[in-house]
Amino acid sequence: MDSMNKLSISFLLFLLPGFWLPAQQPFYPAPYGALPDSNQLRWHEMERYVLIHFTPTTFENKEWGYGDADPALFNPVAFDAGQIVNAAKEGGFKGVVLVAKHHDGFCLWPTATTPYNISKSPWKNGTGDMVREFEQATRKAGLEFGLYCSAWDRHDSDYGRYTYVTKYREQLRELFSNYGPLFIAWFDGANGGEGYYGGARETRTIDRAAYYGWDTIWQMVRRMQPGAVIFSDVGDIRWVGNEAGHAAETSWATFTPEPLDGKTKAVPGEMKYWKSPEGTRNGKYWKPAECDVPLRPGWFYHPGQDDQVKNAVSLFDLYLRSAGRGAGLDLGLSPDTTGRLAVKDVLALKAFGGLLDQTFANDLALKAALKASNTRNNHPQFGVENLIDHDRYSYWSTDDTVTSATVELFWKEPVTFRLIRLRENIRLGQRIERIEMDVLNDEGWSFLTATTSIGSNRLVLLPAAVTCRGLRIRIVQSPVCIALSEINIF
Ligand code: FUL
Repeated sequence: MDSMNKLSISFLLFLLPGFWLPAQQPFYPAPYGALPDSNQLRWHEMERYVLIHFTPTTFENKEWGYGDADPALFNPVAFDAGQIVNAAKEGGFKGVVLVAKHHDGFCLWPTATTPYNISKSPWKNGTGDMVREFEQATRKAGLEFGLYCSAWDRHDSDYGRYTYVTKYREQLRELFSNYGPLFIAWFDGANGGEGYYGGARETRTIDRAAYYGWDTIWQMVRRMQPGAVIFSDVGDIRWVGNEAGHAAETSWATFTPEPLDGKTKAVPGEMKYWKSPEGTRNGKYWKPAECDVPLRPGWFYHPGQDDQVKNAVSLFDLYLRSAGRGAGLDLGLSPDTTGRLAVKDVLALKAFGGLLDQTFANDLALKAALKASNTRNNHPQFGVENLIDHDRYSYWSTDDTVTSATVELFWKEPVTFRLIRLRENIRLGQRIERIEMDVLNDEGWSFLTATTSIGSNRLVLLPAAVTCRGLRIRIVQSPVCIALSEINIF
């Protein structure tokens, strides 16, 4: 084609409608930053589960078994996995994570890797499998099952040598192949120190970065339990950095684990974990926080702590500061030496479950008329009605150029509320940085409150209930257009 022809074709194209208009924005908003995978999405939807500690350590009334307890001690005559699991279910928890082996090294299943296991205990004359009983009770209750097998083993004489690592991986292999699909593989960062170690009774330190070969272990989880998230300091789900049960007020689901100064890699038990409560804005990975906290002061049952069981109100407060900040709540439960949860614990869980049901029973947003300052492409697919359909993935969105916008809710009659729930469609990343809210009453609009880092779930509890005819949600800070999925008012 000669250059004259080229020129005339360009000229014709120029005349076509649309050619000279500014490029239209895509129909869907582009995702922003690191994104969750499908296992992490399911984990966000679960939001809360329990972690059960029950080993010979319970019978010794200790928190960390030394590794020398006689298996003969372990005889929970009234053990009832159903009683424990159903109490968790009554508390509104969606999953059960069982500590199949804690630091004391005692395996709750008849493993072939060590004689230090349930088969040497008097429970069921050594014929029982406690991991199986928990697994079956959990599935029967319709909850998800997960496992924690401590890497640190204070019983094993080989701990500190490579032979132990092989044994540990074999334990994981048994657990990952015999107890069905797990929603979480839970790994702890407490590694090495003083222990029994087959009678050596000494202190053994390990190279945290190299000893376990974590990368190989992560690959085992991916291969054998493809539906499980990995919990660890650096896992798919990060440890929140404290055992008090709360994420930071501003908490990002994205995170870039940072190595300690002078180290090259962040590994479990060796990283700047003090950065974990807040996460990293625009972090490299989607790694939301899990807040683990026991129902009692310790992870194991101690009769002396019977009057320190957290009540429903303090559990609800923990819920607000964990799940309410886009994190997960992992509540520690500890059966007593009979093999059941104490009555106080059961009652506290039931009351907490009741409080949750009662709190979230009546969403006032459903009765409001909604109005947005902008709707993406003016298309109903991105309309405000998506904000009240209780679907985490349908969403109200704005045009690409609109990164601050408002949604107003109006009620015919004044309503009274104290809790506001906001959710983003996190399939498109964590976008919104700050939201401010105003209420409407006879004097007009007045400032109510502000909140940050919305993400999968943001609960805003007001200091006192407010009564008003309208609520204005102002998204004031977002690097990209908005993809808000829910506004719920309780
Ligand atoms: C910690 C452990 O050292 C505690 O004993 C408990 O298992 C807790 C859940 O994790 O790191």
